[in-house]
Amino acid sequence: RSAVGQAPPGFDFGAYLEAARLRVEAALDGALGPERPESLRQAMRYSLLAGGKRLRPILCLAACELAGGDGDRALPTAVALEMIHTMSLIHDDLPAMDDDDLRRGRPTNHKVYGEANAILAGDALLTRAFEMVALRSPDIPAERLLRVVGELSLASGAPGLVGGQVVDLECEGKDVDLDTLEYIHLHKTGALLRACVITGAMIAGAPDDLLTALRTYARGIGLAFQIIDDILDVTASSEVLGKTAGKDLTADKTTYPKLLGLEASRQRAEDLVAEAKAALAPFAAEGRAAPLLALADYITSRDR
Ligand code: GRG
Repeated sequence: RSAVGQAPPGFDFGAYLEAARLRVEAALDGALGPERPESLRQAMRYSLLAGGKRLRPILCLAACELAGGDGDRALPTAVALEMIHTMSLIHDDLPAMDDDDLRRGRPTNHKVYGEANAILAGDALLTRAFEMVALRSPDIPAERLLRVVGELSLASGAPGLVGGQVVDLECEGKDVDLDTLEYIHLHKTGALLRACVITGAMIAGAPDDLLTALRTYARGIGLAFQIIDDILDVTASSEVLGKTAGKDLTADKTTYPKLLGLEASRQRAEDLVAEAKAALAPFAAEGRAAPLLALADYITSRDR
């Protein structure tokens, strides 16, 4: 399996990732110009420009380029995806949900701007995402944009993030089985990751077989991403427990390591990444899939 879907040896992934991140940061910075009133604009910018890995927009650009498109033409959609991701984090941090004080190392949106403004900044980012596609994506055929809007709707609403969040909240404090755990991850995290690669490819007018391969790719990296998240939580809490007897970060939730054990969880993440990469093998001629192949490895080898 190891020979399937490797990025070519000459590919400098570090340089690729940094260049893509800077391209995305510049587009995000320029995207919130016309917002009024100023207080709303500030609350939106505070969270949108708060750093983060920018994985979702980078996946979108990489998929557009794999499909033979010009990544710049997918930038408005890439920005839209980060807006949806950001709004979901703002709302997830609210007292009514996870009640978090910190996000990306800074006070959460509601801690700075108050709860009502945080809810509204989230609402404005979500609707602004659709505006990016419908009104701010020049020179893309309307039929492609309509398909992109459809994908973003499915990823955001009950069939995606919202549905996953509801099940997650309902399961809080309960033991859940593997099927339910995967349902939550496939909806809360997987749906938007899938939309990233599918919309990027749609902007380029990708054929159906590539879209199908990208769905398989996204499912693999989405689940693997969550498994690694769970493993990092366990290893982080055991470090904390070892040093300071702090709280177990995974005490009140079901995780892959709890259901499968640490080693089997690691193995499952590796298998999922291998499946994700294998799905792209038929499209990997001339190194075109190199960024997505390397991103699959990056997502699971990360330490934060
Ligand atoms: C979309 C209408 C709508 C509502 C949102 C609150 C909610 C409904 C859903 C929760 C979604 C959520 C918090 C999912 C977890 C996603 C996740 C894996 C976040 C961490 O992503 P990273 O590691 O973060 O990419 P950075 O900070 O790097 O961007």
